[in-house]
Amino acid sequence: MRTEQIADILDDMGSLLEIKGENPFKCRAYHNAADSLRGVVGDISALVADGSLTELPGIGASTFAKIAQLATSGHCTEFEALRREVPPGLLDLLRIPGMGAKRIKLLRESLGISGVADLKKAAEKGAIAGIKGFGAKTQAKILEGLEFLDKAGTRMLQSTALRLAEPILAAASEHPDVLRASICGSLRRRAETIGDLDILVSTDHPRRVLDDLADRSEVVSILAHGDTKLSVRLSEGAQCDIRAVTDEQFPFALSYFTGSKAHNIAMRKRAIALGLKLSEYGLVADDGTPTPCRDEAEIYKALGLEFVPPEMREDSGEFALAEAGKMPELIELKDLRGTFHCHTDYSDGANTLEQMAQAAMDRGWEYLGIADHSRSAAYAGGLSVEKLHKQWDEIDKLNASFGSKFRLFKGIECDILADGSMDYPDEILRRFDYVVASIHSSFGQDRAAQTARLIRAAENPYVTMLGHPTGRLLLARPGYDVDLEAVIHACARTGTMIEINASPYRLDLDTDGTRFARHCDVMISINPDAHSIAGLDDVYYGVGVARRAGLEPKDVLNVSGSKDILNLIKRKPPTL
Ligand code: DGT
Ligand code: CA
Ligand code: CA
Ligand code: ZN
Repeated sequence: MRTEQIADILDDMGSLLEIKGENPFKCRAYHNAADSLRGVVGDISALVADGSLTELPGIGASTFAKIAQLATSGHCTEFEALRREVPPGLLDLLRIPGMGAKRIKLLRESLGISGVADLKKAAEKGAIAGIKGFGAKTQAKILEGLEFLDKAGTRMLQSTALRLAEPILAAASEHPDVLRASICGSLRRRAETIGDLDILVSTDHPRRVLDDLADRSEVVSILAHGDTKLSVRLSEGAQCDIRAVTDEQFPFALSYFTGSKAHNIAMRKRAIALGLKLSEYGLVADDGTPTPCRDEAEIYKALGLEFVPPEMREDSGEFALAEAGKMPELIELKDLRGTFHCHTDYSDGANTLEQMAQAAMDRGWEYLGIADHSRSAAYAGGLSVEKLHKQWDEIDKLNASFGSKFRLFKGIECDILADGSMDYPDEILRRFDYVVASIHSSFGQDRAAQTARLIRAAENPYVTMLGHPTGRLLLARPGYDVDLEAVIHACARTGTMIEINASPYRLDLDTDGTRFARHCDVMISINPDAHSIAGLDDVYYGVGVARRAGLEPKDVLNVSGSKDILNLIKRKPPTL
């Protein structure tokens, strides 16, 4: 079993115990162990074998025994017992925004609710409003939450989609009969969430290739198996469509199955206007003469267009740019020379300052911005002023040891309090190299209050950038109600930057927000919100959002090198 799956099971155990009404400290211990485990790099079975896992914080002898059992056998006796005792369907209720274990316990005890279907029925009947501690408002919120989950439906995060698609793509690419292979669909466009996976191969032996792919161990079940198309179910319920075409058809099929549908329709219309017919098989003139194209760029060229990168194929303005020869030179992952908003074990991160710095250097970066939680974020080990001093001292020592080749920046993810003030006084804030200001509480404020709160944060002279500005969690929680355009205008006016929080769970700013920020000349920082070394690589997803929004390197803060960056983050430009 993989580390991530084991961590998920530990989390489930903690939640099931909470729902059962166990001692909260005992439950918390499971979640802490899960967090610890997520920071682990390398092969879990090796760490189990030599016992070194017990050196991690939060992993004692009994937790270790469970992890060892899961890692070696894929089973855990206690987890199975717990699932028999508490209906596991109750875990699904945790995904409803605003629903915690305490509430689920109450619902189970008073109405015998055991899953989403029960809950929906009870809420629609109005039975929940009558339970002590719930009321009509909560009942309405629950119904809203259920509707949100329904819409999220069976979509998955981009990170899940990539993890599931990679082994299949690798198998396809390495198949001796395969000439070309690619991911297509929403995953190639790097959309926020993914419905199903699409993979395309070119080959002269389609049946043989599809048969071999259908035999892969990743395939849980086969939904359809024809001569040129295979649809399978992978783990975690994900569906994958695999299509096989000839190598001459490949560019046309790649273009078609990458989509989006709206982009395809616009492409086909352009072809028609030129007396051509564009399909997934080719580009053909009215008299039947084909226009062969070796790659997608040649298709665009044949239609009088500059190449449109997959991320921008949403029919949201790319055709005007491609026609005028004004496609942006989109930012790439390799343009980043460092990043901001990274947590360490000073608050709720899994790794030390030194480990995070080393990992940043391993990625070829010149600097790393540390930003642990501020003091009000008690749930996440927010830093007291005393602990801040300790961290600053350690950063100074590390920086001295790095010399000129690398630098850690002293930052903070400072809570924006309910009234828009900051979690530390100005005399503390001014001592940071930079400040990320984020909302982690009072999500329920109305639109006017929430907007004013964020604008006040932007107006603080020490706030360098806003963190995850809408607070959404993809497939889990909508953002708070806020007039984002007004907030972006305030950032433009005050010289405040905004992050693309690149965590695949967030992507916040989203594509539209990022596009609007650029339109207003607000500088964007692509931040991983890393809670471990592995989390640093999430900048990849942030670059995806930036590319979808048409951002070039000049629009992004952290393409700047170590020479200029301190000036950019340390003080805001004077406002007009
Ligand atoms: P998803 O799976 O919901 O995240 O989104 P996509 O874009 O991957 O959609 P999917 O898997 O249904 O289809 C893959 C691509 O195939 C899609 O992006 C465009 C193309 N396509 C599918 N259906 C149609 C259609 O009815 N018309 C056109 N023009 N293209 C289509
Ligand atoms: Ca798809
Ligand atoms: Ca599909
Ligand atoms: Zn945060």
